[in-house]
Amino acid sequence: MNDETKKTIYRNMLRIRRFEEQIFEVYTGGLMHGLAHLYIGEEAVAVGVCSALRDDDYITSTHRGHGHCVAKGGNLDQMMAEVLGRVTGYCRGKGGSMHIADMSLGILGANGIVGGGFGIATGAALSAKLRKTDQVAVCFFGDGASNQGVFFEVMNTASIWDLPVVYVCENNQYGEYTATDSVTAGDTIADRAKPFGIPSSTIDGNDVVIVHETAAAAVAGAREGKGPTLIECMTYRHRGHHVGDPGDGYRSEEERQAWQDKDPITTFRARLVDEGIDAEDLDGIDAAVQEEVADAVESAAGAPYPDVEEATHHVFA
Ligand SMILES: Cc1ncc(C[n+]2csc(CCOP(=O)(O)OP(=O)(O)O)c2C)c(N)n1
Ligand SMILES: [Mg+2]
Repeated sequence: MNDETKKTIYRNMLRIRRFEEQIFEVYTGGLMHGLAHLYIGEEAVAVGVCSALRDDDYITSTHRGHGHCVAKGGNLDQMMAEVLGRVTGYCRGKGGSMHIADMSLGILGANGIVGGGFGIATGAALSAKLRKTDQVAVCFFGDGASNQGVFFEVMNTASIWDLPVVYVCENNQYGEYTATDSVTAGDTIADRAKPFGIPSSTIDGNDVVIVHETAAAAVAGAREGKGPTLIECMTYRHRGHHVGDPGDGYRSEEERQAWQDKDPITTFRARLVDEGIDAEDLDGIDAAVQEEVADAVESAAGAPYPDVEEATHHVFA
């Protein structure tokens, strides 16, 4: 990785972090209706993977989806406006946090249905294969989603048809307030790919370089026609399951602190400084990102809500 790439990766992780911090602010400030699921602590997964993708590749996201959307190039102004229910948002303010999509960037949508992205990503990969476009689809999903039956169905289909899809499990050790270990059979989620003949690995999901390299190899293989891969990224959400959950009670202070110490952004920053990148440059990136996110909040908060007349427009069911 050259210095420019390292700085871009650093910047994109920070864009997610600062965006999410502002989501918490707008929620506690009463500007946001409903809830949102914060990605803070998991940024290395989205950025490591999406930095290995082309603009025309596809991703499917989850209920914890802002990070994936930002990493794939989503527009912060439109994202924040959507979260605040404003007409300038991605869905004209009628979808909210869990319905952000941008087809022009291959972002096939966040999803309130746990495991809802499996079929969409696998279908997108089939479509790319049939159209011979050499596009790749990435499916982000959680450890909890790995217990949904459709996960096993798509691995079967993707394997027999050698589909260009990469399944990226964000194993943040919990599904809501339940420890993954207590509800998930087997040693690893990566092992679940083995019976289907799909190559898989379990990696440090807080190390953005390892995530990037592992994803780049999987994406290159998929593009060359070698079929699907499963990558299990071990990570942790620093905050609660959603903005209304303090995140303690079911997780020990020691455990939370241990993962804070492995924060993907501070560890990457320390590494960049060690490798000779000027700390002031990195501070400058952070300042610019904070401004960008503050602007997104300001423009969203100043935008109108959609007209009542359009409540039933764009509604398909
Ligand atoms: C099909 C379905 N079942 C249950 C829920 C309620 N629910 C929302 S998030 C969640 C936990 C998901 O855990 P995981 O896949 O590990 O993702 P994480 O929240 O940890 O990122 C559950 C059970 C849902 N949204 N959809
Ligand atoms: Mg989880």
